[in-house]
Amino acid sequence: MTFDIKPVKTKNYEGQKPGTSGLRKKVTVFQQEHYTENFIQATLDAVNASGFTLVIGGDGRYYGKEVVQLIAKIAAANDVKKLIIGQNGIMSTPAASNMIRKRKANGGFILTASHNPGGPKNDFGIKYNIQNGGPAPEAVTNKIYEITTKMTRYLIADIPDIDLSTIGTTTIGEGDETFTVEIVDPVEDYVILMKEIFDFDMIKTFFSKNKDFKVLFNGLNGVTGPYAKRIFIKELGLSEDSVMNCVPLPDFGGRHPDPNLTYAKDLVDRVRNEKFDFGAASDGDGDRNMIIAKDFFVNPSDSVAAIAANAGEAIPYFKKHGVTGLARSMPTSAALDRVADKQGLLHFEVPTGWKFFGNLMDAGKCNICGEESFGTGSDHIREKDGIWAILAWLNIIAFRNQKEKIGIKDIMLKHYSTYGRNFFSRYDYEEVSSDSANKMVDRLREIAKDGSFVGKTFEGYEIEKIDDFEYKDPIDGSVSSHQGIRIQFKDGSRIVIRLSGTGSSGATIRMYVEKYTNDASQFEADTQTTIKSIIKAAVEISQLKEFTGREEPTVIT
Ligand code: G16
Repeated sequence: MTFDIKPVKTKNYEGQKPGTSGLRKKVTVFQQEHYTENFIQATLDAVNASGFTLVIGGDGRYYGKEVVQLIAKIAAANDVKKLIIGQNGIMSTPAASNMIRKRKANGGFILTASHNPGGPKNDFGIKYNIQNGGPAPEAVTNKIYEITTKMTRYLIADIPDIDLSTIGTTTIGEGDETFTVEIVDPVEDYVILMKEIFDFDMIKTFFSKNKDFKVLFNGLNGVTGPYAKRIFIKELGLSEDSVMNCVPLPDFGGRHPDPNLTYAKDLVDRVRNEKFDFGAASDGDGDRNMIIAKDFFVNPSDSVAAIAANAGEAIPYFKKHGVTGLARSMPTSAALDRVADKQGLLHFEVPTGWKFFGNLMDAGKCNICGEESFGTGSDHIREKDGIWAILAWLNIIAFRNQKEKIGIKDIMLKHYSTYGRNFFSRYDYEEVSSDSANKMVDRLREIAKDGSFVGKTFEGYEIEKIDDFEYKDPIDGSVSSHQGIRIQFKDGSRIVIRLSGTGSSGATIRMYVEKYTNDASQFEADTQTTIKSIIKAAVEISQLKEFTGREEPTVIT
């Protein structure tokens, strides 16, 4: 070994338990002495990283570059053989998933707090992904957490800081005892993958023949800017003004990089006022997406259903590989199940968290999956993928327009006429005190257990069943309990209540409601008007106001 390795004495920090998708905390928490080092060491120990090749991606947020340097020094000290790092520490979450798979790496770190704001006073996050390119399953994250509770030391190598700005390979050490760092273009391999999946020629021809089809993409100053410019402008021929906020910034320009109707309001306003046919946004790390048109907002639960319904015909990747199964997270509406039923496909309902799709995909049981939280993706990688979802929509539109002039709204109305419409909305109550949120959910769990609310009627809706969702993974048999309270009504409508696992302070209560109709006269009804009385019932049943003092949600999607 030609570099020194030093053990550093440390102490335990509480609360290093990864949530829905990695460890997310305020930057100031990560900046505490040894805090980040502990978590990196615990992760490397949990996966026995000796001899590993690891990919490092990140959304470019504040504190990311410092953490890349720490990972390099701790990885070298723990006998990791090679790191593949996105230039300047930037690589979107889907691109990192692809890189792990393509380069047959053993796993990787992704430095992101996703859609949470960035900057010195905001959030940072570290997530570990395994060999299949997907987020570490609970067995691994629980092990990491367990190790963080018993930390006495971490190892650090005395190597110089890595030059993250220059593409190329550097090897430190000699003979068998080497540590190699490769800095890669984070966009190139991802673009190659997208070109294998979608019909770029067809989309390009559609754009050039329909110059009046106006597109606007909002990168929210997250990681997708360079990917969007390369794909939408260079490859597909759209004009420069088809993209906005496409420079990745460490604080996302002070915005909340979450593609929804509230936080991507600048996109929503422009799409509606300037009459764009296709509007889209992605989040901080590029795994979420929102699809909107001048006259229609595509709810994420509907988006995955529409993609699944059209994929086999319109998208080359699915024409070639076929579609075997579909999966959604439990709170996501059942629109996807209806497609699976009609097309004779397998379908699965998993807890919230993309990690739960990994086993199903690896086993070839599911190809397309999605979540209400603006996540859509397929088995091309093991993460949800914002740009993929946008390209899927563009590919479907280009394909359908070969026969007739048809836009987003027409495609969705046709979809509803075949499958019916699942009206869906999510109410978020952010930064509620953890104590009151937990008490509220504990009470609901009691009600679910004793069955005392079954048969009761709220706002005209009679409760048929209440339970606390538990998932048994059909592949490895692992069980995940307490994944959310499901309140099922007799008419098929549903309420789900759960606490978010991605916040960095306090608690966020998520309340999801769903109502189905196959009455064509209702397909264009306003969602909020349609679900108003179920929301009232949800607030009443949960006693949300009494527990939290909150009158209104922070965000409605
Ligand atoms: C993560 C997970 C998703 C999950 C979302 C919201 O997304 O990967 O599977 O749906 O969080 O989770 P929660 O409701 O617990 O806040 P991301 O985009 O934040 O990585």
